[in-house]
Amino acid sequence: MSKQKILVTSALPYANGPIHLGHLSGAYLPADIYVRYKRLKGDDIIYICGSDEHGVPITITADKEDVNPQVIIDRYHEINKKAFERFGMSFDNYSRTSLPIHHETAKDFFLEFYNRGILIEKKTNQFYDEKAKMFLPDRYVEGTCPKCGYEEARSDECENCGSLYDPSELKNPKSKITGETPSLRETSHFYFPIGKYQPALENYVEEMNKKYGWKDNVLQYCRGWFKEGLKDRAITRDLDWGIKVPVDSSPGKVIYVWFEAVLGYISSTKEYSQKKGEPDLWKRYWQDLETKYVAFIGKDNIVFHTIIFPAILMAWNEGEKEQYCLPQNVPANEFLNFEGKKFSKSRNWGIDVTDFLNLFPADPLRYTLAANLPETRDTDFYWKEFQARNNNELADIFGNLINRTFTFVHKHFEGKVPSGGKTEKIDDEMLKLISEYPSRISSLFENYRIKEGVLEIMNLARAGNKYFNDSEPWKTIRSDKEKCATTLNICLQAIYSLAELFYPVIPFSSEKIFMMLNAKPISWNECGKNNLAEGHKLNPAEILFSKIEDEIIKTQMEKLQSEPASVKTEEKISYEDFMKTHLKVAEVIEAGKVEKSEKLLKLKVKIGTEERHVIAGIAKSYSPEEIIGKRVVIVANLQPAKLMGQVSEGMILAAENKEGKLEILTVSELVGSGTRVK
Ligand code: B3M
Ligand code: ZN
Repeated sequence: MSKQKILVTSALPYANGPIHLGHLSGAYLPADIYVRYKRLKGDDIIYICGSDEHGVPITITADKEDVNPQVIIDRYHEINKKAFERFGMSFDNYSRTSLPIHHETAKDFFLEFYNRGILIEKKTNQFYDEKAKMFLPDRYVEGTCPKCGYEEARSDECENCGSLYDPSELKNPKSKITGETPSLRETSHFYFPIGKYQPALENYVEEMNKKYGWKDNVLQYCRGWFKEGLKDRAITRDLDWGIKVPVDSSPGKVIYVWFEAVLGYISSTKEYSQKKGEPDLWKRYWQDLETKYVAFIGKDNIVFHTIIFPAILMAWNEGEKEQYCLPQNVPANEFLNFEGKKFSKSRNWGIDVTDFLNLFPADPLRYTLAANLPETRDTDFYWKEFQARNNNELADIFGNLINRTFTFVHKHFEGKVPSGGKTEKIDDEMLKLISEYPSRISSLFENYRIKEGVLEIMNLARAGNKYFNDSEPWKTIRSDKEKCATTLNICLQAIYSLAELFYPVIPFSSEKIFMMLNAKPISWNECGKNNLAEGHKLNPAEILFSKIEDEIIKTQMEKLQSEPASVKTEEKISYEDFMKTHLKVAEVIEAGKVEKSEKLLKLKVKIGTEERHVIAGIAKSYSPEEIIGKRVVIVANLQPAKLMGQVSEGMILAAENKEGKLEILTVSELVGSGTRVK
């Protein structure tokens, strides 16, 4: 049986700015860990990425700087490629969508559909900015909604009331590029009939989920789209930056960036094949329906990878030509925020990858991000957490195990692997644990539970340290040298395994450990067995992780604080964002003190008919008696949290008054318990 082929892609970042830590957490680091792990398993895998170099934002940046878009894409392609390298991304190819090979691939697809009569040509009215001399894409027009009066409505859709309308109905339209009032001009575009593929797409998504277990966030998102009903999409635009529409009747039009960007995965694989001198190699992956194709992305790209790209491939596959494989899984991540707020280039909030790597090595960043991946919900990068993960985990746990073991072996066993023959219960247990780990981590990584896998590997290092302590080799070296030898032998075996297991996460450090062990990486399946022979000579140890001082972290935090005042002005959120918070009226039916806490009260509340326990930090402002019977406002969909060992299933809204006392928000009896507050 031939090996299964695996194709992995990460979203192609726009060459329109430097990538930041949020990008890494979303679509890149998890993919790189997965790929490195799969390579150790010995799978036939390729990992493909590249820069997305078309689209309106790039032309706008170019206009602002008064340069050709080519200047922008050349700049950011280089910056991002280099940043990825320094971060240890192990792409097999990092291409660009401005290359001829990509233009040809995109045109091929377009023409295939055009020639087969799949595309529908439609006339529409679209806003035109006289000053910028361009048709305005939807998100560059803002106006007042004709239905609800919302002032930030888009050209044909209002995100406040959800209504769709003809652009000619939008009141007071303004171009977001020049601020001018745009005029409506007739234009014609080619539409891809996504609606026609809805039944097939629904089938595909459910089938893939059944077979390969899609992530819940991705699945729910797709189902939401299906419920709305898929509408045909224009796949051409009136722009000059992009891939020219290869049909004579369409001068001055380019292919819509999202239609061609996803095809960038294919053209990047083609480029890879050419570089390898095997121009047809790409077909072995893309044109084999059995290929396991996994597309890593951030949540804002879900529809393009689970609906639009598969629809394009399905349409192609209905023709006469060689068929393409569709994504088997799209493990999209949520977002990483930075110190509690969204990354924002314009407000200078966050740090980009190059700047970060000028201050710190890649591995502590990789480990910190991996230990906190936004796999099921948004997470945050905190400087303090970065410091703690580096100092307390990488240095004090993993580094310490390596350091004390090597020091001991060099001092007492001439730097050679001691004999591990004589084992007792404690040794057998440790050996068993080491041997169980590869499959334990495999089952997490295979299911894209990367974060759990990473934290679990650190637990093995923890167990290694405990084993070292409990075995007391500093005593047995005098009392029972054979036993001492066994302890150190097992510690070295653990380190060998850890270097292997950690390799996908912190590859630079693992490589150093292999050097120190004077051993090569083994295959994942061999890992966990006693792989270091007795008498094997070790190399001198080196320091792997240095501690990060408070001062350095403080400087970084101060940098943030000293950003322009606009940074601290309130960030606007959309109506949808607000509606994510379920505020409800609740009646307090029981209240009591929390033991050993001056601040907390333990409440039982009723939200409609449902009863919940809530721990509230209001004990200094309210006695239990005072609060019983009050009708408060509660955040009902907050993740449960533990406070002083007590589970809290919601949060009560309160504000501090001038005397520093908290005042709870309440409503009268006219508002029923369970009523939504909005
Ligand atoms: N460039 C969007 C982004 O960077 C887009 C992804 C393309 S994937 C084919 O978020
Ligand atoms: Zn509206």
